[in-house]
Amino acid sequence: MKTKIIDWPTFIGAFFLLLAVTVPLILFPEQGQEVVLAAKDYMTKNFGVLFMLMGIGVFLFLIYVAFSKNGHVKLGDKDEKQEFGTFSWAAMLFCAGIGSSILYWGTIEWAYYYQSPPFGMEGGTKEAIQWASAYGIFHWGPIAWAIYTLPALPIAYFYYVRKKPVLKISEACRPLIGKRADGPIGTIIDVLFMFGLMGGAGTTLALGTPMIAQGISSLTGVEVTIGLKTVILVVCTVIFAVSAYTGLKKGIKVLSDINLWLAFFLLGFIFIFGPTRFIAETTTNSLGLLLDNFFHMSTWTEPFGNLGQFEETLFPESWTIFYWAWWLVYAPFVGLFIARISRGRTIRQMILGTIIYGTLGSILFFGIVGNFGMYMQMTGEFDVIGVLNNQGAPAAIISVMDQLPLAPLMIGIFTVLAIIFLATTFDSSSYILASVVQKQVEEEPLRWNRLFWAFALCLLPLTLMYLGGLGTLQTASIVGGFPLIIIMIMLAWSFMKASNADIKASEGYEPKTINLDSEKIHKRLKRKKKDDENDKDSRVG
Ligand code: NM2
Repeated sequence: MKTKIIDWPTFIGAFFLLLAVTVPLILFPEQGQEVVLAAKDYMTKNFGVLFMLMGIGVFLFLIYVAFSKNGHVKLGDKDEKQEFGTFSWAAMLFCAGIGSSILYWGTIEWAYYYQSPPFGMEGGTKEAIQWASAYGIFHWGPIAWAIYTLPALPIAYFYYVRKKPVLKISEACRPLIGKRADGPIGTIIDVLFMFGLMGGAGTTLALGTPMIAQGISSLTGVEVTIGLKTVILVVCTVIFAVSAYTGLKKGIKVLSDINLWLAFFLLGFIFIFGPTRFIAETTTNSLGLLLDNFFHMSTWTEPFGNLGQFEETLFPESWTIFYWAWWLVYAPFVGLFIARISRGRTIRQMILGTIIYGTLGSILFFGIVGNFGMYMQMTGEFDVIGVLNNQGAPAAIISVMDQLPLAPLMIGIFTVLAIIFLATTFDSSSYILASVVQKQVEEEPLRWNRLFWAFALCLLPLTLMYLGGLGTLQTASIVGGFPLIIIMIMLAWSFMKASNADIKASEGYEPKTINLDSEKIHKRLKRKKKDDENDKDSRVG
């Protein structure tokens, strides 16, 4: 076993942090749950506004970059073509950023909003139902995808313009923190990123597993118990672990392709055999609401709700803040992937493409699957909300699928989709976690290292599933996401610093696309380093 290339401080730091959270929760579940909910309350009440500002701030920043000279910079050499065509680029991007949660929330999110709507509206009204359809798209829309894109900026820039591969987030902050990237500050950044990702994946896996259990139960009649859920989570890990170990990398790739087509099939089927006109109309209406109220929604912090005069809905706390945190914890990891596939595009194309195509994909899911369930509720054909309130979300989700023609087949497809999504989340998250704790990665991170993180990833969701409750699951992302707000600022700053310096130093560029010469950049950086050192020497001398 090669252990020399492991970056032990990061490895141990991240694992220790994981144990420090999970072990007390396992030992003292009841007090644990209280502490977790108190932590959520504390974070969202005191720092909620920071999450909100981060969301809208990142969005505005990216739009600025896209239309500034920095946005014209091409990721690659002058005559380099785009590595991937736009369709496959958009598909890969969407699959990387999205997992089983879109099946979960796409189907059921509206039912929560309909009962407890935003802006102090009354639940169960005509007004509430419109917003219920629109708000899901907002939480999976332009701001969310902008959060994903920000870390891709410095990473892609270093990859293709400065020609320095970046696998670690600390590395992407180098223009800002300099040599400290190699010391404790770098380690802290990487550990916090890993901790956030484990929190986000914890939320994903703990939500997805009960839904899969429900699908299996509906098809086979086996009762859903915590035992079944544990078995499913562990079996998914083992399937994935075996494929990672035996090098069935292609297997996972094939699975993701199958997933894309299955998802298209499911969406097409519901759209055609479901209430086509209703789906088209509600989705269109939601878009209007969203465009009209985009800034209000993105800044609504409910400041008067806690003063006692007015009733508090806790809507931003329970939803928008949770969502921004959840996207945030995945952002550096998805950013790495977006960067990887964007060779040959300009920064502007990368930014606008991610925001637009990502949002379009979310609109498809929420518009089709969500509005189908809503139609069942509105027409009285099926009481989705009744099932949700009495038997919980996984039962409600599967029962919505049960209303489709050829229901067993559709539930089967839905469940398989969720399982593959879960396996690919394990696959890609453990890959990244393992890479971050290695000093160098040749082609792939070490196998034992990947397996280790795949099993480590199981720990938090298992604990969360035993504790139960949506609030508990949300806390994992919210707490994990908090330090990442600062890291996002550092990433944005690093990108601007590096790209502004390079643009300034490269005389004469065509106004449409800026092709920077990486050799020149390197020479200049070397010269600068020398100058700095000479400077220091002469001062010391
Ligand atoms: N996001 C997109 O659980 C998943 O589907 C992975 C979740 C951040 C809400 C991503």
